[in-house]
Amino acid sequence: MGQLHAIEIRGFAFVPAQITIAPGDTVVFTNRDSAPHTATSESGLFDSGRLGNNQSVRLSFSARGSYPYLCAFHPRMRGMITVA
Ligand SMILES: [Cu+2]
Repeated sequence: MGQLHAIEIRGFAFVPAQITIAPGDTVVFTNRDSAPHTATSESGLFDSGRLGNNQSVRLSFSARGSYPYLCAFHPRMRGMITVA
């Protein structure tokens, strides 16, 4: 089961950019920009794929650790999910 945590993508940023969740929790990424974005793991562990305006994707995390990610289209957009 686990909890749901929302991360919005807006203004070419992940909001919030850093989040700590528990094992088994799910993160919902929603793109509020008109430009497409992704949430792509730096180490290849997950990839939202292309998110258009108002599209969402759910990603679940089971293993503890730190998961840095970025937008594949705009690599200066960065975020961090910590599973603790
Ligand atoms: Cu982007």
